[in-house]
Amino acid sequence: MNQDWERRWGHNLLVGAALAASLAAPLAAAGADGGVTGTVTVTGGRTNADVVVSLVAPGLTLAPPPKPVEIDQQGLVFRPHVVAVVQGTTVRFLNNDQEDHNVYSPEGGYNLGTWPAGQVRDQLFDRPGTYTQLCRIHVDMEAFVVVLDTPYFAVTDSTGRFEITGVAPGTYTLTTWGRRLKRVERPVTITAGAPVTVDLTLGR
Ligand SMILES: [Cu+2]
Repeated sequence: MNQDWERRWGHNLLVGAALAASLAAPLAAAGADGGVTGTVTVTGGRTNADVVVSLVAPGLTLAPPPKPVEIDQQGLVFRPHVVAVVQGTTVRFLNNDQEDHNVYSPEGGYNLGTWPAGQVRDQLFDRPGTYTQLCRIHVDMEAFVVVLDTPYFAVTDSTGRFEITGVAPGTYTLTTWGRRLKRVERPVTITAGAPVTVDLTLGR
C-alpha cells in the first residue's frame, strides 16, 4: 500500500489506489476491481494538468492515509500545485526555501503562521471542499487542496492523463474540479477487470 502511495507522488499523478486497496470491496472478490483511465483537455488552457477527477457514490467507505500528504514550498512555489485528498486527511506543509513562508486559507479559515526552512505545519481537512492555500509573504504563491468524500480520485498530469484504479464495481458519478473550469459530471459504471476509458473536454 505504501508503495502505491509513493508511486502516486513519483508520477505526480494522484491516484486513489492506496486508499482503494485498503477498502474491502463489497461487490467483488479481491483483485477483481475496475478502474477509469482517460484524458482531460482544457479548451484554451495553458495546461491540462491539475484537474481532479473523482468517482462519487453514496456511502463510500473513507479511509484517510495514516501519514500526512505533503505539500512542499520550494523556489517560492507550492509543489504540487493541486492536491486531492480524502476527507479526514492531514496535509503537511514543508518549507525547503532559504526564507520564511506562511500558509493560510480563506475558505479554511486557518493561518498556520510563518516558519523557516526545515520546519513543517500540519492541517487536518475533515470537510469536503476546495481550499485555496496562500502565503502572506509571497503573494504569487497559490495552491489548492481538494477534499473529497470518495476514495476514488486522481489528478491529471501535464498531458491531461489520469488513472483511477482499485475501484469497486458499481455505478458512480464521475466529477471534475479544475481551477476556473466548469464542473463536468458523467455517470460511469465500473465492472471488474475492465477499465473504462473516459476522455473529457473542460471549458471555462
Ligand atoms: Cu511564501
